[in-house]
Order: sequence, then C-alpha cells, then structure tokens
Amino acid sequence: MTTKTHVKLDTSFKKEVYEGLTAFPKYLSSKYFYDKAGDKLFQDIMAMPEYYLTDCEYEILKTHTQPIAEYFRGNENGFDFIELGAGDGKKTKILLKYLSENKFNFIYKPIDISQNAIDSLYKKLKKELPNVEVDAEKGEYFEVLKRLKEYNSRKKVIMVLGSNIGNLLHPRAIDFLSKLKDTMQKGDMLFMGFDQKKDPQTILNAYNDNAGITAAFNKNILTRINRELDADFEVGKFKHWETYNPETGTAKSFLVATKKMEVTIKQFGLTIDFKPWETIHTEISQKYTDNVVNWLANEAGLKIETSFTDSKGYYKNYVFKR
Ligand code: AVI
Repeated sequence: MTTKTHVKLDTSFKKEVYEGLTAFPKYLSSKYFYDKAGDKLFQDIMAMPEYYLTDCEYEILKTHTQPIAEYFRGNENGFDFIELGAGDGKKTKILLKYLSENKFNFIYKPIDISQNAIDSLYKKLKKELPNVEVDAEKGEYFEVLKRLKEYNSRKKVIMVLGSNIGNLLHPRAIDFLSKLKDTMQKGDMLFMGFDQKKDPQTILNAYNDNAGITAAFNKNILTRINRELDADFEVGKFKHWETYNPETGTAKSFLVATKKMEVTIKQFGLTIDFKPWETIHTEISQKYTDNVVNWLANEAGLKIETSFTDSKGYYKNYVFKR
C-alpha cells in the first residue's frame, strides 16, 4: 500500500520519480543517473575492462579517421559539427585533431546536459586543440534539436557517440531519429554509434562488473532521490540486477529490494511500500543488428549510407542521410 498526502510536482524529475515509484511494477528513468556523482561513476564505467563499448568506438574512430572525415567534408562554406551528449570528448578529439590538421573548414558545437562536462570540455579543447573553433552549449537533446533548425546555412554533421540511443525503447529511438531527421537538410549527415549483439556473457559482464561500479551507478539514483527529495531509501538494502535477452537484444537494469521496506519521500508527503524482492526497473541498454538499425532508420525517414566497425565486430558507427 502506498500512502499519499499533498504532492507538488513542479519539475520533470519530481513528476517522473513520483509516477515511476507509484506505478506497478516500479520504474525510474536512467536519465536521472547523471548528477555529479553519477557523471564520475559513468567516467569510471567507461574506463573499466568489462565496458568494451568505449574501447571499440575509440578503435573505430582511430582506424577509420580519414574515411569518416571525408563523409563529414562540406562544400566551400564548410560544415557545422554538432555533437549531442559530448561528455569528456576523448573519442571526439581523434576526429577534431584530424579535421584541424587537414584544414577542414568547420565549427565544433558540442552539446551536453551537464554544464560541468561542457565547461571542462571547452577548457580542454582550447588548450589541446587551439585551432579548433568551439561553440559549446548546455542543453537537453530535444530542446537543442529545436534550435538546431536555425543552423541551416551550411552542411550539418550531427554526431551521437556511445550508443546513447540504446537507452531508449524502439518507439522513442524512432522518435529521436525522426526529430534529428527533421533538423537535417539534403546533404546533411548523422553519424551515430550502436552497440551490436554479441556473446550474451560479454554484454552481461559489461553491465555487472566485478568491482561493483555499475551497481554503484545504478544505486546512485536512490541516493539522489534521498538528497534532492528528502527521502530515506536504505540504498544498501537494494541489489543491482542485470538481465540480457539475446532474442530482443535488450539489457535491463533493476534495483531489487532485499527485504520489506517502507520508504518516505518527505517532499511528496508520500510513503512507498516495498515487498521483499520487489523491483525498480531503471535502465535499458539496447543491442542492435544491421537489420534493426535499418528498420529504425526507415521508420524515421533516414537511410544508412555506410557503417564502420571494430576488429571484433562488437560495435558499429553508422552514417545516415535523409
Ligand atoms: C550512456 N549509456 C549508453 C550507457 C549504456 O551502456 O547503456 C550507460 C550505462 N549504464 C550502465 N553502464 C553504462
């Protein structure tokens, strides 16, 4: 049973937390993983041996820099190189360095929801690649997408690395791709990373590492709710649980209550009951095949021009046009 009194849902965080924790089965959105502690844990995840995605994408950009850059090349007006979810820019620097050394005419516009990430990326690039013109912006993807429509004077290259699209269910991924398509003109391109299906054990290990970093990342959402909404989750009494369905290609993360619990969220005036072994679904990380990427692209009105993969074939970056 859940007890409610008066509730003030004046931010999307509050609204979504309230909806998810009063639903059955319970859920929370993985987009709320990324506070300061969450950003740091995600950096640690990207550096762990089990999380192959980052190394594979790094290898792709390193091995195929020149042909990728040729797809980017604009006309005599050059191009705007827009990156959504730029993060720390470690992988992007490979491309920026090549583009700059080979005198491509472009402006790099990194966009991230974390002001922190944007500020440190800007500083780092000014120091390490002073010849690259950088116009960084903080914002949510969908807000920024609306603004992207204004950049229509020259070719646009939109880049989304990290298989970020995998955190969206297929209908939302199609919606995301078609919103991107709507901001593109003929000749513009989208360059996007998609983690591929592979040995299910490799995938499970990537989301259930030995050091427990992914578990801490998953549980951080409860710590965040405790801090920001004045709640009393006993974080240590939840267990990180990962599943992977090799048929659908969907990896799912859960937090599982290891005992009966009553959690109070003071800002909501709400008490939530957990039965022993009750779940909160927190994240999906979709794995793809060419067929599925092709289907998503078609549904969104995009076409695959080509793709690049790593030596193990674990990961692919696709070039899309409208
Ligand atoms: C950001 N995103 C693509 C990561 C993923 O692989 O789903 C987030 C992550 N979750 C657990 N580990 C990494």
